[in-house]
Amino acid sequence: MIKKQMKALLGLSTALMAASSLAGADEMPPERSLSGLNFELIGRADIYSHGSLESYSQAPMLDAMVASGALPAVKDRLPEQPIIFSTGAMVDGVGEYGGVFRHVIGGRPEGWNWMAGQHQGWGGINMAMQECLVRQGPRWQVKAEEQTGPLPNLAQSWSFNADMTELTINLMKGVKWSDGDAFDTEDVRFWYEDNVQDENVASRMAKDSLGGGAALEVIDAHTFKFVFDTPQAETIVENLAYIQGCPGPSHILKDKHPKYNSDATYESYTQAQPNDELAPVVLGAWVPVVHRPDELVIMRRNPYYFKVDESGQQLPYYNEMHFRLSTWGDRTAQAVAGTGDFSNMEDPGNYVEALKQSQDDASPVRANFGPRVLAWRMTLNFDASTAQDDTDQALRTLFREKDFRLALSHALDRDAIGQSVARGPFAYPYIGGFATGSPYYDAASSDYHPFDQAKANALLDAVGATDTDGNGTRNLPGGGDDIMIPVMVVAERSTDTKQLEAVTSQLAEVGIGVIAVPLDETTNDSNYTGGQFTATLRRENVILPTRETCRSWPASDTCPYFNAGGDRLDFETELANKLSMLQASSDAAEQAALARDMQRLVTENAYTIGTIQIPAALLVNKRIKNAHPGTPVFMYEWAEDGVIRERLWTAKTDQVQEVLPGTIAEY
Ligand code: BQZ
Repeated sequence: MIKKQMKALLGLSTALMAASSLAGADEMPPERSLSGLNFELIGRADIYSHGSLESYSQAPMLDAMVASGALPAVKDRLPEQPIIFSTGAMVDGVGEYGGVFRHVIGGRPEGWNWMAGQHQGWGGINMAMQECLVRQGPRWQVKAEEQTGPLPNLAQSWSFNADMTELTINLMKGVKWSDGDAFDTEDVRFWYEDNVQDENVASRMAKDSLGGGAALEVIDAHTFKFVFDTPQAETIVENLAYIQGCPGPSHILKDKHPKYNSDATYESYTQAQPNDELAPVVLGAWVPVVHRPDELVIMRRNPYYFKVDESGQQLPYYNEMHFRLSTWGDRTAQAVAGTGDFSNMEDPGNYVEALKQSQDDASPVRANFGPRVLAWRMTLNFDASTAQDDTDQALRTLFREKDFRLALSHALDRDAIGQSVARGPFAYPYIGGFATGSPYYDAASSDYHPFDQAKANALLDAVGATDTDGNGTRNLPGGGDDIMIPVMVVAERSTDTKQLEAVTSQLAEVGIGVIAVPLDETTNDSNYTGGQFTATLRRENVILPTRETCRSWPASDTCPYFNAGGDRLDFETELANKLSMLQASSDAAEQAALARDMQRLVTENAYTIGTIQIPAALLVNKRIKNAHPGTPVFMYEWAEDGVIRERLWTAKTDQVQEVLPGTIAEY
C-alpha cells in the first residue's frame, strides 16, 4: 500500500520535472494583467522607409530664410533618400505645420555631450536631439513575422558576410547636422573608437560590449563595417539604437577630445558642451535654443532634419518643443489637467486619481494600461576591489554569497511593498531578470523566493551572519560590525523611496540594517555606472537583452556596473555566454530557450533582488494627432520614441502659441 503511493508520487514528480525547467523551485504567483491596449500590427516598411520623392516642401516659417540665402533650399538640405513616413500608418494622416508640443520633465539637462554619457534631462529631451544608427521605439507595432531586428534610421541598410563575422553598414547619404555640416563615417568612427572604446569616456555603451570588442573599419564616407571575433546575427544590431548607438558631431567635438588636443582632459571633454552653451549641434528633429535653469528648455525645429512625409513635407510638424523643468509627478498632473501634452504615467501613487479624472469625456487625456514593464530591484555591488573601506569590502564580499542574497530575497514581502506604494491591483512581485511584459520573460523559468522569514533567518545563520553582540542586528561573519547596508535611492521619486522604507523595515525583522542614501537621480546614475555604491534600489526595466546591457548583464569584462572589477560569480560566466549566444542568434526559438536559461540563472542565484513591477499608462493630450492608440509606455524603447514625435501634429485652430516664432538655432 505504502509502496504504491510512493510510486504514484514519484511518477507525478517526474512528470512535473519534465514540464518545468525548475524542479523543486517555487513558482511565480498568478499574475492579473491590467493591460487594455488594443492595436493592429503592421509590416516594418508600412511605418517608414528610405526613398526619394519628386519634390519636397518645408515649414512656411523657413521660406524667408531660404529666400534671403540664410538657408539652402529644402531639397539641398535633405539627404538623397530621406526617411519617408507612410500616410497609411498615420491614424490622423499627413499633418499641418506649426505649434508647440509641451513636455514636463523631472530631470535637468546635465550637458549636451551625450557621447560622453551626459543626459539632457530625460523624459524625451535626449531623444529629441539624438538620432541613432537604428531605431527600436516603433517596433511595438511591427507584426511578429517581421520582428527580424531593429528598424533602420541613419543606418539605411546593413548586411553580414557569409560567416557572420562582418557587419557592413550603409549610412544614409547626404544627411546634415543642424549647422549644415555633413554627417558621415568620420562621425561614426569618432563615436565608436574615441568614445565607446575609449575606457576613459563614460559612454552609454560600455567598452567591448558590442560582440566582444568588435573592431570598426571605415570603407568610405558612407560605408563602414564591424569585424567580430565570433559569428553574430541581426540581434546584435539592436545595440546600435538609442541610447547606445547615437553619434555626436565629430567636427565640433574632436577638437575637445584629449586624443586630438593635448590641452584637453577627459574631464574637460565630458564638459565640452555645457548646458548653458546654446545651441548644440544635433541630428534630431529639434534643437535646444533656450535653457532657463529649473524652469524651461525651448527647442526649435532643425531645418536639416532628414525625414519627410509622403507628400514631401519635411518633418517635424511642430515648430517648437517645450520641456518644463519640474517633477515627474507634475508631468502626470499637468497631462491630466491639460497644461502638458504628454506623460508616461509611472507612479502608482497617482494612478487612482489620474484614472478617475481621465474617465470623463471632457478629460484632455485618456489612460490605458499596458503590460508590466516598470520593474524595481535592489542591486548589490559584488566588486570588493573598489570598496571604500574595510566594512564596505566585507559587505561586498558577503554579497557574493548566494545564500546571503537568497536570504534577503526571502525576507521581502513583495505584496506588502506593492501596497505601500499604492493600494490596488497595480503591483506584482518582481524576482529579477526580465519583467513580465518582456517578450523574453518566462514564468516557469523564474525561481520565485516567497516571503519566508524563517528561511531567511536560517540562510543568514548558515552564512555566519549571526548577531554576535546581541543588539538585534546581525554582524558581519567573523564577529565584525553590524550589517548596515547603505542603499542609494532616487530622492525625488516617491515610488522608490516608499519601497526602500518598506524594504528597510522588512530586512530589520531578520536582523539586517539598511541606511538610506537619498541622492538626486543624476548622481545616483553616475554612481551606479561608475560602480561607486554598495547597494541601490531603483527602477531598472529589463525588457530586452540588447538595451543598456551593462546595467543588468555581464556584457563585457567590466559589466555589469555592479561587478565591474571582472571577478565573476560562478554562474556569471555561464550567464555571459548565454547573453552573447542570444545576441548572436536570430532564431526565435533558440533565443527564447537562451532567455529562459538566463531567467533561471538570474533568479536561482538572486543576481539582483527584485521588488515589484507595475504596468504604466501613456497620457497624450487629445489635441495631438497621430499619437497611435496602443503605444506602450515602454517596450522596445520609452514611449517618447515609440510614439514617433516627428510625425505628431496639431490642427491650426488647436495650436499653442510659440514663444520664439520664426526662429531657428543660430551657429
Ligand atoms: C521616460 C524616460 C525617457 C533613464 C529616465 C530616468 C533616468 C534613467 C530613464 C521616463 C525618465 C522618465 O526615465 O521617468 O518615464 O520619460 O525618462 O528617457 O529614470 O534616471 O537613468 O534610463 O530613461
